[in-house]
Order: sequence, then structure tokens, then C-alpha cells
Amino acid sequence: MASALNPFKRIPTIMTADEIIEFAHSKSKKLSMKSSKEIKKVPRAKIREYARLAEFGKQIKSKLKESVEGFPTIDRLHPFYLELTEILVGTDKLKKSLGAVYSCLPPIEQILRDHLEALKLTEDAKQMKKTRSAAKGRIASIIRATSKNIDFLIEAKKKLASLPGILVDSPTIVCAGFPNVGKSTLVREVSTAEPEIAYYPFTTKNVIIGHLKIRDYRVQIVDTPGILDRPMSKRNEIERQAITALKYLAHVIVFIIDPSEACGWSIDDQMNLLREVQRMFPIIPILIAFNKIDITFPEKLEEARKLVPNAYEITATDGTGVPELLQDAVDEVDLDSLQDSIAEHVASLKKRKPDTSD
Ligand SMILES: Nc1nc2c(ncn2[C@@H]2O[C@H](COP(=O)(O)OP(=O)(O)OP(=O)(O)O)[C@@H](O)[C@H]2O)c(=O)[nH]1
Ligand SMILES: [Mg+2]
Repeated sequence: MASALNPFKRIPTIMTADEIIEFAHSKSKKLSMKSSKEIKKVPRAKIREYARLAEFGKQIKSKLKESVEGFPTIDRLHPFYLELTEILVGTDKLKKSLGAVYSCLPPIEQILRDHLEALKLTEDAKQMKKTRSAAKGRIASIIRATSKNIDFLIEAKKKLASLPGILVDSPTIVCAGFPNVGKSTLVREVSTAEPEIAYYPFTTKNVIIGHLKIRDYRVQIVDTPGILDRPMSKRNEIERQAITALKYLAHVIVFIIDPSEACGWSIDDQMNLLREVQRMFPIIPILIAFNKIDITFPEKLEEARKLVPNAYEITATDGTGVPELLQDAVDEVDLDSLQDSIAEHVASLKKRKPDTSD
């Protein structure tokens, strides 16, 4: 099944207003060199001016269209991306800017039609030049007038294209737990392919997404450094929202506790974070795993077992206990409702068209 990775990745490079004008201008200048010397002066000028203006208009329109149509339809985004779009750039502002840039097209069309028509009607070479440059000037000012919107799209693309790419149709396990408990080690240990390194703009660390196959499912496992690894009270509102966006991504959370305390956090601290994560994601199943069993003193393990009687016990470094944990994690995913939501998502993709509404 086709997977939707980051839908903002395929947006082409967007030029600034000045770059678009410059680009179209240089394309149109190059074209004029080609007009044949065999033809008489006035008709040649007419052909040249007409071709130059038409080319200028064509390039401008295609650059503007590309910039807008490269964006996915905002209202049809997967909720994970929709929520992050809201936090990072604002969906309303994004829609407005897309609409504003797109709505430059009809007036540009009109100017082109009028001036190309005028070019056809005149026999005066000087007048032709004037007409052509007047049209270019008017088109350029339409674009300059919307340069703030174009700049906004450039900025939005930059921010959104760097979000992690997720397979919306795959069961997704999100790892949580304090730093150094072994999240990355687990993701690396279970990944069959090279894990993807992605950037999540709310942390300085890279998010790692591993892929594995369990029975017939392509499962992804997401390491969340700097995200689900410290108390919420230390965070601002935007970070908190960015964290809760994970609820759209995680089908199941594996919360890792290091009962050896080699990670530098006490079992109590880790239990507190666990309770916080449980509060934050009340409807997502959370499996608890004690990691580093190989180096955990028996009395520490007993202490942890009393707090969480049925936790999984694993050693991520050598894979002990890991297959059982993963099997059960995937079993926790409600695969029927996942299939439904995939079907819904695919149906919405079929209906999609460029977002030009504002
Ligand atoms: N002995 C032992 N060491 C482990 C085990 N799992 C992880 N470690 C070690 O613990 C340290 C931290 O592991 P990481 O996987 O980097 O921990 P993390 O949770 O990803 O840490 P952050 O990325 O900082 O959030 C590393 O030195 C690992 O080698 C284990 O099962 N046994
Ligand atoms: Mg890590």
C-alpha cells in the first residue's frame, strides 16, 4: 500500500518574488535571441516582443502555480501533520498565503491577454517595446505585492519539510523514558533496516525511526529523545502541544524504565514520568519495560517489580526479552480500526485537489 511520508517533502524549491521575476526575465531574454534575421525589422520586433512577453508570463505563472500546488491539501493532512502545521506555522495563515499567491494568477492572465493583444495590433517597434515592458512591470508589481506571502510559504516549507516522515498505514510504537534508559539502543536493536534520522523542531536531538516486520505488518518504532523524556512542568505550551501531537502517531507506547538507575535517574523519578505520560495519553496502550536487566542488582529489580508487577524485562543490548515485548506491543494495536483509518485516508487522497481556498 502506498505510504504517505512527510507530505511537505515534495514541495519544490520556492523562489522569492524577486527571484521569480528575475528568473522569468532571463528566460524571456534568452528566447528573443532566437528570432530569425531573415524576417524584416518590424515583423521581427513584433515576433520577438510577443514571444518575450508570452515567455515571461508563462514562467511567472508556472512558478507561482508550482509554489502553491506543491503544498498538500491542508484539510486532508494526517492529524499528526495537521497539528504540527498549526503549531509551527498556523494553518489559517498558511491557507491565506496559499490563496493570496494563487489569486495573483487571474490578474496576471488578464494583463498578459491585454498586452499580447495590443502587441498584435501595433506596427510601431518602439510602441511594442513599451507595451512589453509595461506588461512586465505590472506583472512584477503584482508579484512584489504578494512577496510577504511568498516568503511565508518559503518559511513554512522549510519548517514542515523537516518533520519526520511517518508511514500512516503502519502500526507505530513510540518509545518513551528518561535519557539514557536505552531507547535508542532498543530502536537500533530491533530495526531491520537502517533507522531514519529525522528532525523534530521541538528538540535539539534527532528523532530516530526504525522499521521492522512483525508477522505481516511493517511496524515503525520511534525514539523520542528530548520529547517524552522529562517532566512536562519544564516545558512551554508549544512544546506540550508538540508532544501531544504524538497521540496521532503512537498506536502503542513502550515506556522504558532503567531499574539499575545507571541512567542517572532514580526509579521514583522514572515512575513519576511514567504517570505523567499515562495522564497525557489516556487512550493509548502503554507497555512498561525494565531495561538493563543484565546490570540490575536483584534488590533494585525487586523494588521495581513491586511498583510495576507485570513489566517486561529486557536487555536491549543483547535483545533478551525484546521479541516478546514487540509481539505484545503490536498485539495492542487495534489493527481493525487502523485498517479503517487507512481506508479513510486513502479515500481522502483520491479526492484531493490543490488547496486554493482561503
Ligand atoms: N548494560 C546495558 N546497557 C544498556 C542497555 N541498554 C542500553 N544500555 C546503555 O545505556 C546507555 C544509554 O542508552 P541509549 O540507548 O543511548 O539511551 P537513550 O534512552 O536513547 O538516551 P537518550 O538518547 O539520551 O534519550 C548506552 O551506553 C547503552 O549502551 C542494556 O540493556 N544493558
Ligand atoms: Mg537516544
